[in-house]
Amino acid sequence: MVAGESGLGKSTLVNSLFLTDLYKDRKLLNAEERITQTVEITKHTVDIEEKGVKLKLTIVDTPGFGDAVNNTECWKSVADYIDQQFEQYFRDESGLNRKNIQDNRVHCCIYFISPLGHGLRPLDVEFMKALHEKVNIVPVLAKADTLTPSEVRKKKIKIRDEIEQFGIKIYQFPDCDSDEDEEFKQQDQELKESIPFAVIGSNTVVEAKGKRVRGRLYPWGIVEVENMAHCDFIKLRNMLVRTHMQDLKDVTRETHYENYRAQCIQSMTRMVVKERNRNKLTRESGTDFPVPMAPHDTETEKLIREKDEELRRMQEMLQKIQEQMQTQKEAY
Ligand SMILES: Nc1nc2c(ncn2[C@@H]2O[C@H](COP(=O)(O)OP(=O)(O)OP(=O)(O)O)[C@@H](O)[C@H]2O)c(=O)[nH]1
Ligand SMILES: [Mg+2]
Repeated sequence: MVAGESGLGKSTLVNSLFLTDLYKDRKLLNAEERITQTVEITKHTVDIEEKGVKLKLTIVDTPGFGDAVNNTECWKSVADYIDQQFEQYFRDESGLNRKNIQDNRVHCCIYFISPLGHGLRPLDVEFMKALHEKVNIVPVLAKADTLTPSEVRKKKIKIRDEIEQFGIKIYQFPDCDSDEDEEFKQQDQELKESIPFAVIGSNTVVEAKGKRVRGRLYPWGIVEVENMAHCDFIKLRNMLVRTHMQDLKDVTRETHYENYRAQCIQSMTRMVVKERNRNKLTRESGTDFPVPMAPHDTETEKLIREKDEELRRMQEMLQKIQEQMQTQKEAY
């Protein structure tokens, strides 16, 4: 998933990152094919192949915030989207067809930070804090071609310090094993120090030194998206689809989804207990006759029936989960 302020190049970057094959039959992209402003959360599915392994990747593009008069709770729709995917997974997992669940949980959120500010803006802090318990956040410094190399270096340090200072929990790269070779350790350290990745996006192909590359053409030269000396695009892509994809999924499953699931079970248990107590009270009211109920209008009765039905479903789900937990315990 990509998120952040409007106009920072989110849609352009996801195109540069994964949608390359959409354009493979075209020779040169023209200006008309430029990306327009994103107005709603959109999902694209792409097939990618890494080291001979084919996988289906879902990319979620979100509308940027910041240009509305009131930007409070601008993270709400993104947070709701993430929760909805968890909810769907939770329902599927407790259902009959548990073996063939399609996993649409968001495993990573690339958060765009403006290159124009002096570090993080208050909205960045608010947004990331609203999401950091739900999803793996990978911060990126957008439009890095607008900064000089030394500005990039300084901004990265400032942003890393502020992330720490404001208590934002971004995705932590796992520590590498102590028995890894020196070169690997060096690369791992470099990756950690690249945060926030400085990125450049482009959906046009330009000619640089006789080669056709994805880049941005300026009167003073060409910026190449896939050139390590120009930005961290390659590092980001490798990290996402090669080196850390499995870890991102593991953290989602073990931490973020587990938190969601625990909260869900807790609130379901509370509701069930409340309902049981209510039923008990009605039964203990001392009469063999049905307790006289206040006359309801049909609307209220309908609502009560719906609530009862929901409760019944929850009780069923809860029972299944308890059974599952029991079997797991026995397996240990
Ligand atoms: N200089 C520079 N411009 C970029 C870069 N990436 C995108 N742009 C330009 O920035 C403008 C906005 O890009 P979008 O990709 O639409 O931005 P967005 O973040 O998706 O915006 P919303 O959909 O409004 O959230 C376009 O004119 C892009 O060509 C970049 O890396 N560097
Ligand atoms: Mg967009």
